[in-house]
Amino acid sequence: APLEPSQPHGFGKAPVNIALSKYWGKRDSVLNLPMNGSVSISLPGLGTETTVQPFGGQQDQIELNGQVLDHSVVFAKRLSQFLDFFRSAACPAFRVVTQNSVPTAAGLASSASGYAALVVALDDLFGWQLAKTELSLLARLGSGSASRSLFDGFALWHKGERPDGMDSFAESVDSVWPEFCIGLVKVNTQEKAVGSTLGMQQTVETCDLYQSWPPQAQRDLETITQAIIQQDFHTLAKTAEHNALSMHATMIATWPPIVYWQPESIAAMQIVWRLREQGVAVYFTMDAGPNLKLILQTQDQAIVQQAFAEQSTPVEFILPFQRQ
Ligand code: 2P0
Repeated sequence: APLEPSQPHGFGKAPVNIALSKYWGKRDSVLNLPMNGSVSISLPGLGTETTVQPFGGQQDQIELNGQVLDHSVVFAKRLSQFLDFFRSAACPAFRVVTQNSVPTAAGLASSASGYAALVVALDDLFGWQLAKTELSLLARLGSGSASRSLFDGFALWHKGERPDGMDSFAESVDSVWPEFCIGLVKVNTQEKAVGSTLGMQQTVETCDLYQSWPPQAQRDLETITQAIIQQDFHTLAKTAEHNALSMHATMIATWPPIVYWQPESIAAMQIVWRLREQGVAVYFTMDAGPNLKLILQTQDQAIVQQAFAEQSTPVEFILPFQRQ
């Protein structure tokens, strides 16, 4: 296939994000339309960089972290399916070179930064110059949480009402909050967890508790968004922890059960709860994996680090609003 010499390639990068009020469950699994909205914080310095160009071959060539993937790899299949939206006679296949600065599937959503970076790269390649909210809509088609990775800082993904999904995109929640701090607690595990796409589907289908989730998540989303605007740390952090545990309750009450926690996850929760009893304002959230993400303020970094170090658990701190 002929290459377009004036636009040989497009480049995009995007950060990972952590939901403070979570996305769990789809009302449309083709368009990735969520049962409820969600709100997140992006982590600068952790994410994906992607280059995309028209490819002369029959099939896409997808390179992840320096390795060309076989077409049978699930990751490559899913990416090619997404690229189906963007093929044309002039560009029947793509070469995609993608580099993650987070370990793939280590509990930080690389699919979120991955699809967001790819959409930015496609926008660059084709010269669309789309608005961020439009890029967010496109990224959502690749992976729901990717809709939130177009933005630095806080992002709110609107549930939307329309069956075509055109009102289900994320936008930035304006706030510069230098004291806001995330701590990554990595729980070592080799165990292969249930993927989010399948996990959500099983929860929606089999969990009787699930009916209480969408309204709670929608309320939590509003509480947290207000708390972001008012920089009310306690309201934000306690709502986020309660939201995460409520989501995990629906996972556990799914059949077959989905339990992402490891013994080390619970040990880390107990450190957090002990610190709170001692008056330290530290909270946590968890996603579809065993790792904890701590929510705290810079003034408590040292005491939190010390408490985890005593249990031989390192914490990596990230300041979303300070230069890395
Ligand atoms: C979130 N998660 O809000 C929630 C919390 C995991 C737990 O979004 O099927 O990879 O690609 O739309 O976005 C992870 O699910 O799922 C996720 P798909 P996605 O961050």
